Amino acid sequence: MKLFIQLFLTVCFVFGFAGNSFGQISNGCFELMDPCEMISDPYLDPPVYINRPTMWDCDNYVAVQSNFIPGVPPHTGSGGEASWQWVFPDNNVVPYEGEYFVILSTGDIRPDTTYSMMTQDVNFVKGQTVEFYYFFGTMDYVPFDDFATVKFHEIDSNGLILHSQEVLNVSIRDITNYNCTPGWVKLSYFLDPNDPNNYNRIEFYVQDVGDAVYNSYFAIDGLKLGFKPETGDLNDDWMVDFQDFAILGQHWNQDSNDPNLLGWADFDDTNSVDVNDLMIFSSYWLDGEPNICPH
Ligand SMILES: [Ca+2]
Ligand SMILES: [Ca+2]
Ligand SMILES: [Ca+2]
Ligand SMILES: [Ca+2]
Repeated sequence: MKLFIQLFLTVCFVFGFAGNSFGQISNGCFELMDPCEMISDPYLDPPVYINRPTMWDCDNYVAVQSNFIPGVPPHTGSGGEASWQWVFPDNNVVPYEGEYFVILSTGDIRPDTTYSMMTQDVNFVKGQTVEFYYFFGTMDYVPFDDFATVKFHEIDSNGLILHSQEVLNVSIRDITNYNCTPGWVKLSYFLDPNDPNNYNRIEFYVQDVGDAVYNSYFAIDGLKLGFKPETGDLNDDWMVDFQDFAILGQHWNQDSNDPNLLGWADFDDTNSVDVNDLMIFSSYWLDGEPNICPH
């Protein structure tokens, strides 16, 4: 281990220290909420109160939840509770991280029970990565192929959309009738430096197709934007620092004969964690910026 540290300090001296600064998405962990907005709906008695995600513009049912169980649909038929095949026990969606997540529903409250949308204006920088976890579940069935999308927009000063980039499109055909994604699904999107467009808005959207009898639900959690290190970030906090160095040290000199070999500390795929991996690690030292959700 002593040799390991000496090598590391030498390599750091050679490559120097570097860091980045950048903007981030606000409340991407959905731990912050504007509590108890009353939904005015003459059909609802008692009225519905939902917690809106702070810093987000919302249409229709967009709510911060600590857990979510879909309501039993008012219509009898095949979309009833007995058909649901959601992966969460008792169809109860719980956060990917922290205490809360946000969920968009195609129904539940007016004024429009066919879609819901959530947007935030963000100063994206090319070379950044957008990453989030999503869940899509439905009580509906094909051909009523409800869908959810995530898009980046380039908006001009008049609020008009100049260009859009769809980064996710998931529908009931993808998850099968009455079903859902296999729990939370990670999506990571790299903002290509060669893309001529300058995106400045992110949009999450879910919509009924055909009719509005049975709902579909789109949940988001752990949304991050930043410069993600290409390699060396062993604890996935988007920063290469002493925490990663400690993990690398735990696996120092391990090879394929060692059942504890940490595959991703073997940066050059030689089936051993050695000085060559340390050289690679050091070249990314202090790359990125910590980007974690509060717990
Ligand atoms: Ca959260
Ligand atoms: Ca539907
Ligand atoms: Ca790290
Ligand atoms: Ca290696």
